[in-house]
Amino acid sequence: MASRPQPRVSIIIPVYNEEAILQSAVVDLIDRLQEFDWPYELILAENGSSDRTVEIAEQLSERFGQVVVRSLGEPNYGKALKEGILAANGEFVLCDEIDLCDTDFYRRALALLEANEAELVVGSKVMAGASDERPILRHTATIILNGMLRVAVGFKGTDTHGLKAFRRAPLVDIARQCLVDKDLFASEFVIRAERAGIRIKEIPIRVLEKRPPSVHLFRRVPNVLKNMAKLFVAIRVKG
Ligand SMILES: Nc1nc2c(ncn2[C@@H]2O[C@H](COP(=O)(O)OP(=O)(O)O)[C@@H](O)[C@H]2O)c(=O)[nH]1
Ligand SMILES: [Mg+2]
Repeated sequence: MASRPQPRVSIIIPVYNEEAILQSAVVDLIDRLQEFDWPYELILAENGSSDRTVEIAEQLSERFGQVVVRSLGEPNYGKALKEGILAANGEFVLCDEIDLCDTDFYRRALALLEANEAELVVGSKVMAGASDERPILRHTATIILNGMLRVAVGFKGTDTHGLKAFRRAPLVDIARQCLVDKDLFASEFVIRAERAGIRIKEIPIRVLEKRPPSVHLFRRVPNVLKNMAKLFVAIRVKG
């Protein structure tokens, strides 16, 4: 570890009960990352898995020095992502998902960040030019969630969840300030960045998942509604 170069890029992937694809997805991603010349760390931000995810992640970390495993607590996507961001060392941070591993997004987003055309790049599944190959119900859920974010907290973009890339320095304190976890942390992060005057650019992405989500859409709804209320208070009341 000590001899590893300081990473220029930190890739953060929250993982939960991913024993079926974790090994192959990470090996394939590391292979595809060879085309880039930047040193990177790959942070697997796990929490709460009840399958062999942690064991497999640790084996990957032993095999590949650039893989770091963080594993603590109850299942909580937002908390894992936030902790990953706070632990990142790179000048740039890429947030991905294990069923996507979209290196095309990395290339396009880093080009924008390096050219200083944006400080935060969000991969949008629904803007013009995007191609969302998920089932129509999930595509619709994304549009409904964004509509709710517009009304509740004045969000101006088209997507908050999923792929993101940013310069760590101006964004790390914004991640730290976020009060909501689970599914809506990512939304709070983008909305706080928007309100803080961070230069944000959305770029269209193609979403072709390797597998359906581990938690069914309908089971997420109560939590999303609860956290939407918390987000409203966090942004509109506490500010
Ligand atoms: N650490 C952590 N990761 C999670 C959790 N739920 C989902 N993930 C990860 O977040 C990413 C996206 O999850 P997915 O099930 O595909 O849901 P989607 O975002 O709706 O497509 C994947 O890498 C999952 O393993 C969780 O509770 N904790
Ligand atoms: Mg997914």
